[in-house]
Amino acid sequence: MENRKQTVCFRAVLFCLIAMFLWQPCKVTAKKQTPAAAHGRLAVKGADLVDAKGRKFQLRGVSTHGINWDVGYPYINKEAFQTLRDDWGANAVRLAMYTSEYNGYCSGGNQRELKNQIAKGVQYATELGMYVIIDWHILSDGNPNTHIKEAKQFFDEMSRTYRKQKNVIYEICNEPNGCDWKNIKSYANQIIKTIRKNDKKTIIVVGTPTWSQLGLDGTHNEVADSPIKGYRNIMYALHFYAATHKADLRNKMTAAINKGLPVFVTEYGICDASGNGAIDKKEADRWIQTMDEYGVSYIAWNLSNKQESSSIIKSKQSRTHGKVGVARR
Ligand code: IDC
Repeated sequence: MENRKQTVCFRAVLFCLIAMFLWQPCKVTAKKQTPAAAHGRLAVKGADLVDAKGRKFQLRGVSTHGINWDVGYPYINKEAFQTLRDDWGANAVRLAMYTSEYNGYCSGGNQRELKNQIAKGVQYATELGMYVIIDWHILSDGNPNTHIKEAKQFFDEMSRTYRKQKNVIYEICNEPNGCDWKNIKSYANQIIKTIRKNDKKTIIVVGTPTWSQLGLDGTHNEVADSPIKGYRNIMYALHFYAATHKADLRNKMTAAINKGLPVFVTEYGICDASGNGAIDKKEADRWIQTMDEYGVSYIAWNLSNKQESSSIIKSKQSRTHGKVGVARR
């Protein structure tokens, strides 16, 4: 009897040890797997963004304010990105580089330094296994063709540099305005061609008319009706600010998706379109619900401590550097 008890006991201990042994490595891998390691190279399938296994996949992340907005580029730092990943659940960051505002890339800014900051941003995101969007942030310069020469050079250089990386995405014109879809398409075709010479696969996001709102043309949707032809993995930007843009724009988004257009919300705010003003939580919830329902990816504006409602850090919070606590509040 005593012997039997001992055997049972021994077996139980052995079972536990084996279970622990098997469980441990799984736990370690699960903990270590970053978003990019788990999902690999992304692609577009119909209107959906999918991961390397062909499963529907959503990018959720945060955009920097313009990297050239603040002296010293404080928000390009690894600790801030890591906070976004670990505490906020973000799997992507967007590096917004104004072309015109704030001594932008095409208005007298230090191009070498700006590219240096992008290189750092991509490096940190890559080390953290996050996806990273390089955003050519046109705004007051309206028509992307205004700086097409600089854009071609820039994206040629970027796509040559990052041609082997699976986590880099290009957004080739933030918010075209004052020009039509035909103008934008002509620009996009040339930039896509430039990028595709170096990188056949990566996701490229094209801005759409009227500040990336798919144009203001009622129910008719010129972008969905006339998408860019001849290239794979192209997506189309839709931007909203919840206190300004409501059901009309949301319906426009879902109509475009239902027509087969791959839409990516590369920028949104939950305040008004000025980046300031009151926050509309109710409307923001409706947007998030719809985007989740359709599997649309979304990136929040903005990682900075500027005194405005769209910035995610309190303005009295330190703006320098990582360990001091950027993005922790
Ligand atoms: C805003 C910034 C603000 C800045 C302004 C002009 O939040 O601090 O002064 O740009 O440069 C966009 C643009 C984005 C805007 C944002 C809010 O892509 O650059 O940022 N917005 O106005 N489109 C719709 C809203």
